[in-house]
Amino acid sequence: MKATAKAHTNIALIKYWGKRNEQLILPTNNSLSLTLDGFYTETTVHFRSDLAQDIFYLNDTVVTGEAYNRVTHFLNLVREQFGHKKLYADVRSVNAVPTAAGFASSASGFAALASASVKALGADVENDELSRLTRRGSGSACRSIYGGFVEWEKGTKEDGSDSFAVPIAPADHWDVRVAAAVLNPTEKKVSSRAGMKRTVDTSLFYQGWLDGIPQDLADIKAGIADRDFEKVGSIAEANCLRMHATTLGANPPFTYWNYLTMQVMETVRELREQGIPAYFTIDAGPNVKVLYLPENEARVEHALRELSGVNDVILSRAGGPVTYQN
Ligand code: 2P0
Repeated sequence: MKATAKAHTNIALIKYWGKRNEQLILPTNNSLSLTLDGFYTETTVHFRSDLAQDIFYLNDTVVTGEAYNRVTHFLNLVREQFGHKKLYADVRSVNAVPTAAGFASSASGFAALASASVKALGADVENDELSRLTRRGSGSACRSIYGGFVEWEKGTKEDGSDSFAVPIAPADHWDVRVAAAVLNPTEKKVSSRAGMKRTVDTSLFYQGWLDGIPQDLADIKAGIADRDFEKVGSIAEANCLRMHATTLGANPPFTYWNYLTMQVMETVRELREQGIPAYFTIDAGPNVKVLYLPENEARVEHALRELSGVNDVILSRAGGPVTYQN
């Protein structure tokens, strides 16, 4: 009862920002992402009858506390769903997602954990069921089951049965790339989970955020189908700015940006003024990710590396779906 799965992280072009049900992790809006090749988690799950509790190693180090609790909580859901209530697991994960890059390692982490667990139990599930299960570990993880461009349908049912990801276009549809500008480390003060809750509960701008989503989704899907980079990039950038605007309207107000974040945003705008199509997006932290096309890779990387305060620039292509090693 052992299996290994590898899942890639993803970057949201239309952001998931807010839950309608925190326990079931049901979002208030559809989101759309690009799975990234460069960042992944590989996880082996071994259900063993001799264990009295789950054990979890991340990069060869035993994990306790909140991160362990999230894993066992998720494994409880898996055991419940597949009828193995007393069978505990030895979980070994290797993360090739540099945490400093500001990519959510929870996305690849829970996608790999869910996939390996289900496979280890010998369960035969379709991808939409796997995505639905993965969502319970971390919302954005449900998109990492698939490669390329992926939409997470928020669904409308209270039990969450219609809230899962669907593939829009595979990675080989279009060679869009992402550069992650890694800024000098600053402590993350508001987690994405806490930040989205505060925003939903208190932000005067939250309804405005929701109102913009349907048009953004329709337009970006048309842009992806047509491989229209300026359309896709400008929609993603505007959607990111609107997500971050909601945090300024929250009570108490907060922002994930620092001055270096704004410096990178300005550099991306300057690249555009020089005729290089590049667009930024930012998640629940200060680091900036830049979308660009392959022919502009050297110019984009150079412009980012020139900035003082940028510690590293990590480049990635579109990535594929979950894969299994055995
Ligand atoms: C996203 N983010 O769509 C958005 C954009 C951050 C900003 O999904 O509470 O770790 O586990 O469902 O998925 C980060 O939130 O939150 C996230 P939970 P998650 O990628």
